[in-house]
Amino acid sequence: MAGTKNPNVIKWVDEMAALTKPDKIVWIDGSAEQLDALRKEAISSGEVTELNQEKLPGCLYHRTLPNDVARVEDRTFICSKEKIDAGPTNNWSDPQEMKEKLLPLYDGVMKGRTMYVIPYSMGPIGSALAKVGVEVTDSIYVVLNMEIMVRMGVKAFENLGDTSDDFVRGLHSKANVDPENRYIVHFPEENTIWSINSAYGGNVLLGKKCFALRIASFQGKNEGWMAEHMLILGIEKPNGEIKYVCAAFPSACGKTNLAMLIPPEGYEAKGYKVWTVGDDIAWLKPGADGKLYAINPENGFFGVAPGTNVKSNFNALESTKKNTIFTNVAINNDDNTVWWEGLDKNPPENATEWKGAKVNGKEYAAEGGKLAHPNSRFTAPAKNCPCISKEFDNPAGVPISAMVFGGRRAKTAPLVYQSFNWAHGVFVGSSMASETTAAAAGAVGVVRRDPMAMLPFCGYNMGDYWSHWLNMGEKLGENAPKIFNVNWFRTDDDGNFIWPGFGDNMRVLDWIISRCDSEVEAVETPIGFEPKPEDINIDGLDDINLDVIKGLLSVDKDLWKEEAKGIREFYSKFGDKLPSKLNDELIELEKRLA
Ligand code: GTP
Ligand code: SPV
Ligand code: MN
Repeated sequence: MAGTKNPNVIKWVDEMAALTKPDKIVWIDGSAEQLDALRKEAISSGEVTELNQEKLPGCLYHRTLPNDVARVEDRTFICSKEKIDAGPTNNWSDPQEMKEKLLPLYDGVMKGRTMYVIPYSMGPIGSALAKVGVEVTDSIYVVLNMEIMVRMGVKAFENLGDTSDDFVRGLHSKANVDPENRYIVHFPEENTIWSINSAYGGNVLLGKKCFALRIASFQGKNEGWMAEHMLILGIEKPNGEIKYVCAAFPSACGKTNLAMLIPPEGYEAKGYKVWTVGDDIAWLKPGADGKLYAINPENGFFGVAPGTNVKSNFNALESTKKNTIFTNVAINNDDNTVWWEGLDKNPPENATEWKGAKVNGKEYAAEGGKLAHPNSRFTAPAKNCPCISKEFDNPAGVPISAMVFGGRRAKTAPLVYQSFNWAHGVFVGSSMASETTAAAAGAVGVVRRDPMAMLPFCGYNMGDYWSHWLNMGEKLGENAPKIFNVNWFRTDDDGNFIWPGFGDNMRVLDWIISRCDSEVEAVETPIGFEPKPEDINIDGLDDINLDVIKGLLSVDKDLWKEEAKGIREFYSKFGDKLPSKLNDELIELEKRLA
């Protein structure tokens, strides 16, 4: 029943079964019949509940334990043979020691349970950029999510063939969801991921952050490509030409929103459209023509629910109307539908909050309670998205004109600036900082360095990762995408966001693609090229005038001198691994600020 003759896969699955001792092994073939049966089983066991099938056909609801609602960065490990290869930003443990610690936890952990064997492809079947993974898990919830998030089933083995050993081995058990024994562990040199004692998102859907970023970033370094925490979107200009842009923002900082944005009226009237290729992860590789091409290795969206509404992200909301799994949102018991903060201004009276308590939602919300967890999520098929790109399944990917970095910065970073060149762009990405969010366990709102939005996701030494970025730029030469930085999150003295954001971010993308086509001039500042304030189109914006734009673009030299100090301190952690070019860039920045 394996669906493959590949002896490497069969041998590894046998080993995992011998270790975890499940009562039963089910190979996931990806057929509708098998999935239907699994859905029914999960519904009858209570692992998921069925939502209103008229209003939300095919949609399911799931609640995780309150101790298991986000990625756990302090329990995530990169177990390379040498500590230096994990670098100063990752937790490291010797691979052998880690295995000795975890093997007893896995021993017999699936007794009384079924082991599901999930073959999957990250990237379109048949794409030269795609890679195969196999995840074994004791969670039907994982199977049902993977079905949406990746290309799952026997078809994935087409990419692997009958003899190759090049697949990522993912072992997951929810065990008893014990936070004290929760581990998310990567063995990059062995193409292997071990996850135990969690049943939440990025900890257990092993194709996503564990494979497509941590393992894949390491593979990309060795094989000449890049795995990045980036959305991919296409901007169709009135003449029909489509420009593709990638953007890296830390978790819960606006990738899904930007990827699906609806341009403001004025732009729509002119004929601009935005197409979504990906909302979280990009794999990038130079093509035969020397340009950088990107695929989205995923097949669905695992998006933040709170804040998603008709106005902020119509396309995301539409994507969740069918065949979607909702995790840790609130239930409206009147009609068995879902609700979250920011969906509308009407919390349901007859509600069940995310931990499962029945509450009067209006009163609960009025008292400041959160009906949905701030990191509650929807898992929605990409093909549901009204603005999904026609290139979504293109095995060759799309050519990238611009790469954008960004984060949540209340004061320092301006609305947008462009790097002077590729190396300076790598410096800008490497020195990014952002306020932490609910996407990971721990304090929220604390500014931390998050290079390329990859701090929690780089599977090797971040210094080597920067060298790889610099090398890619040299390889791409004139074809290298232009690099920009944006900040939608500057606040006024009362802490309110100044820039309207969301669809209006199109106004900034407009400047970015105009720069790529050398259609607009820029002003040189100490930190990079900025727009002339009048070049940011503010037609149709009520609260924003030229002075507000000037404020959003202002560069406070004192704050930036502090910033440079912070970067220097951060860089000092990397010792010899810090590329000298980045140190040179920092020195140049300090000079320009002096
Ligand atoms: P991950 O899935 O965790 O990687 O997050 P993401 O980067 O895709 O973030 P997402 O688009 O889901 O946005 C996260 C939060 O930021 C939501 O609550 C949004 O409402 C908010 N947000 C997104 N874009 C903007 C914006 O342009 N301005 C403001 N003020 N908030 C935004
Ligand atoms: C993120 O945290 O960046 C996510 C959600 O996209 S998770 O899959 O949990 O990593
Ligand atoms: Mn993400």
